[in-house]
Amino acid sequence: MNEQGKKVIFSGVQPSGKMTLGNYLGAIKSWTNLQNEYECFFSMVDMHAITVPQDPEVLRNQTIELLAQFIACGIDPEQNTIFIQSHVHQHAELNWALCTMTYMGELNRMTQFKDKSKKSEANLNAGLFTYPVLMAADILLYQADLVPVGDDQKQHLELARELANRFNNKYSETFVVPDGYFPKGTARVMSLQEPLNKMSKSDSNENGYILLAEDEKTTIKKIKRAVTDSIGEVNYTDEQPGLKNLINIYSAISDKTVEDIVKMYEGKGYGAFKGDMAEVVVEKLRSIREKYKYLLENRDYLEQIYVKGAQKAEVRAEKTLKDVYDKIGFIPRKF
Ligand code: ATP
Ligand code: LTN
Repeated sequence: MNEQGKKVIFSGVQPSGKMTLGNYLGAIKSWTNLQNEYECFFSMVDMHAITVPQDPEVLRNQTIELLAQFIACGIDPEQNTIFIQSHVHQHAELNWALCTMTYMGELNRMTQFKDKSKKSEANLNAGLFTYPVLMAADILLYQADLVPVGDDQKQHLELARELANRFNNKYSETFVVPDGYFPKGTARVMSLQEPLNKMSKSDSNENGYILLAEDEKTTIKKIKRAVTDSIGEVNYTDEQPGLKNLINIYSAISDKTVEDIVKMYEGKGYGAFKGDMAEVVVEKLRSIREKYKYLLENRDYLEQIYVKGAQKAEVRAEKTLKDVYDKIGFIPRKF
């Protein structure tokens, strides 16, 4: 709860690529519904992104593009605090303090670490291992009550809760213990090519994801190529994971229920279903895409937003960090 009695939200997205439909439906769309009711902090988490190799120039571009995508999706920069994680140094500092209270065993159990480390065995870095602690620092610095994320982040959020409780019990009440907020149906949008894996912007197969910033033709082509099965009927079952995923996406985008959609395509083949679905997706993304392009041509405006955002975020973050340093036993800075 902030000083005005509003609950606080924190969430972040890595500028590790362009935003996918999974990021939109699993995370950003729910932010736009929450922004009126809560005080929201949304961050481009560039420090998380460097836990896997990044080209510096590409990372810089992706960070600005991500900001433009947030705003294009309907996140109001006047109403919310939008900032770049590395601009608020308190994240790195609280991360360190929390690292000293996190057990190796806890981090060893993290499935995202296991998955990602398989992809970079030759270059396994300690940052990838401690990634969830930095995420806990992000959330706890702002005393967030609620964290809207896709359900791939459940385990990380659990650690943030655990660390908040651990610190509070060891010293005294310091952190709010945050709750997760997971959208129904699309908490996990799956890859269009491997429907048992989540849609991910760092996937090496670009047919697996739909990007908010790609052109309409590409989106339509990817949907038509999406992997289904040989059953040939539009059903919503675990035996047809490809189709189940497409129905979930269709439902989330059109606000039609899963049951309505299944009924609409009774006796029709996958071709008709995919054709309509592609149309609905493209239609929904059209205004986001136009706004995105417009914003990218207005770099000064984007700069203003992230500067103002970091200044606001820092005030809040410093308040928490000061309290933490005090409790840990660091001598207060007198300069
Ligand atoms: P990367 O591939 O680099 O790991 P990512 O696509 O998984 O990136 P993140 O930046 O890690 O994206 O996540 C941003 C937000 O989007 C998080 O809240 C995450 O839970 C959500 N999210 C990511 N992928 C999906 C998905 N496939 N379905 C639903 N939500 C998702
Ligand atoms: N780890 C998240 C991104 C992220 C985040 C956060 C989400 C970093 N810090 C704090 C919510 C709150 C991810 O990979 N999706």
